Amino acid sequence: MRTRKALRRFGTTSLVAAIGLVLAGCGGGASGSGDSTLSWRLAETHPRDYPTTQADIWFADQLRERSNGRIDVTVYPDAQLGEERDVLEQMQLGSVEMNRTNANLVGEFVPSWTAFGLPYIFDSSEHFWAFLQGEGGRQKLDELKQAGMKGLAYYDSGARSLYNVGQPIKRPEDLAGKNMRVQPGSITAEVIEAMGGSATTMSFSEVYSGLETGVIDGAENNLPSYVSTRHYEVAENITLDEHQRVPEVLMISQTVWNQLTEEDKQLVQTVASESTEVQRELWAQEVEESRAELTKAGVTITEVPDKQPFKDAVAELNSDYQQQYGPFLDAVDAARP
Ligand code: BDP
Repeated sequence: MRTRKALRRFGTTSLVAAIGLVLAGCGGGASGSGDSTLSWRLAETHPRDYPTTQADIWFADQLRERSNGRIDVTVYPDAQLGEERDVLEQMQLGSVEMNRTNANLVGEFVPSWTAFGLPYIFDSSEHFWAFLQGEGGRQKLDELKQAGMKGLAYYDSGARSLYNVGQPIKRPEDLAGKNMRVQPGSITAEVIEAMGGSATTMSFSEVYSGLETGVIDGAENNLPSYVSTRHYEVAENITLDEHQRVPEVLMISQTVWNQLTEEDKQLVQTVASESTEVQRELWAQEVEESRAELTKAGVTITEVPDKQPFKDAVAELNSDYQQQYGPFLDAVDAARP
């Protein structure tokens, strides 16, 4: 798979070893407190070959190398440690140290994060990343403290689009009578309802059977998730309305973080920040590959060159939240390139 090949470019043993040597040489690899090994679990919903998981693994490998084996992170893909929402609870209880999750799930724990799910607030990937990498993005990571978490880095998740069983959705009106799955804790139910559909909250891993048995008529996600879950086998139309851009976030328990030495904090943060670049490159490739795979599988991809009817449908929803999320929305606007 190309994703793996790409990762090998970033993470070959020799490259890692070389970095380790360089860092050891300039003293950057060692960290203060020294001796005891720190063992952390990192929870991930996606399978091993998905870009977020590959970035988690890159992060874990690099951290192990650069700490001379002292910080040992084990990545658990495929929701082995539980569904994303449950993992967030486990982090608060201290039974999971690290997590990669989608911002839409975080709103239940840090209410201000709900704002990431407001539709069409980012014009493009450039706008989205300009916000995340600026002061606004840093502030959002800081807010995770309220739930006992330390936000380390954002990962790309592209744009979320509608997919469904039956006739392709071309306009918001086509959502009438359709029951769409949304992520737990997200504002997306309101987005779907504003567009004229109805929404059901469901865990990620239940969506395939929900579609297959007709409990739901559709869902919404980015192309790589639609492909890797094989939802397209049971919901054969995707409509690229791109209603949301919602980041993925890599986080660590604040309790664990507080116990680290300054040097270790810096090391963990540096490696996490670098892993964003790795993930973004893998992501861009994965989007291309997903599209090709869908075309090959005969999935109906409905482009939406004019998104105005979808934007009009949610305009009132966005203005209802204007006051509540004013400073966030101002920062988003100010980041527009
Ligand atoms: C994917 C995210 C994953 C979400 C999932 C979902 O990467 O973390 O939980 O969507 O829809 O895009 O539940």
